[in-house]
Amino acid sequence: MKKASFSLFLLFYASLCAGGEVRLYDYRLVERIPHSRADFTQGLEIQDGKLYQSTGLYGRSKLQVFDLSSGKLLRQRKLAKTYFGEGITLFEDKIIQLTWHKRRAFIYNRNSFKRIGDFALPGQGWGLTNDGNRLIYSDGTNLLRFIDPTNWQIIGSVAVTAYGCDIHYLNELEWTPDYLLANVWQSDSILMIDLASGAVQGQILLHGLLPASERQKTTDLLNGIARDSTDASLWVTGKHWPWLYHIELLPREKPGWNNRQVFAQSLNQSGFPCNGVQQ
Ligand SMILES: [Ca+2]
Repeated sequence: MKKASFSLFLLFYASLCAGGEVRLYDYRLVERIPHSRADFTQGLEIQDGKLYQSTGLYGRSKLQVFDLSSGKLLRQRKLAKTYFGEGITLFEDKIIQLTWHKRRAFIYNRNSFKRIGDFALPGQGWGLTNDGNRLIYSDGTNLLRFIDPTNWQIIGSVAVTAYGCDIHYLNELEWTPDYLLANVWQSDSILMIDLASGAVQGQILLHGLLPASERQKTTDLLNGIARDSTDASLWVTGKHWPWLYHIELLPREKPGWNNRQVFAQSLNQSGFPCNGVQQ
C-alpha cells in the first residue's frame, strides 16, 4: 500500500473508531398512568388511542390491548405455557409478536387477536418494531435485523455502534421518523439510533424515573417504549413497573459533561464489553 493511500486508510479507520459524539438527554415527566405490577413488559406500542402490550415469563405471557386514556383492558390473549412473549409491532391489520427462545414469531389479527400465522426466527427474539415497510427486530446482539412483511424473510441487518464499539443487548424497540429507539438490557437508558448506519446518535438517561421508594422485590428493568404518532408523545415503562410514564426529552446542555464517559458508565452497568470506550 502506498504511503498516501495508507494515510488515507488510517484517517478513515480513525474516523470510524472515533464515531460521532452521542448526545445526552434528560427527561421531564409529563404525566403517569397506572401500569400493572403483574406485567413483565416486553413489547409496547400505541395506535389510535390504544396501548398494545406483550408480556413475558413462562406461563404468564400475554398479548393485551388497553384504552390508553382510561387504562381499561379491552382484550387479551394468553400464550401457551411453553412460550415466553417478547416484542410486538402493529403492521397493517396484523400484530406480530416475537417469542424468546422458541425461534418462532406469531401473527394475529389486530382486532380479534385471532392467531392467523407464524414464522421462523433464526435465533432469539427480543424487541420488535416497524418503519412502515419492514419489521425491525433485536435478538440480544448488536444487530438490528430487517424482515420483509410480505414473506417474513430476513432481508438484512445493521450493526449498532457508538464510539467505535458494538453495542449489544438491544431490547425493546420503537421506530420514530428521526431515529430508532432501543432499550439496552440492564441499563436505565434508551438509545437513539440512526437506522441507516447503525450509529448511536443520542442517549436518553432515565435514572430515577421509577423512584427507589416505589421499587419492590419483583420490580425489574426499564423495558417498553411506545410513541403515540397522533401527538408524538413518548411513553415508557418497565417490567413489573407500577406506572406508564409520559416523558419529554431535555437535551443536556450543561457545560463540562463528558458525554463519552457518561455513555460508557451508564452502559457498563450492564457489564458488557465495550473496550473502545475510555473510562
Ligand atoms: Ca415499542
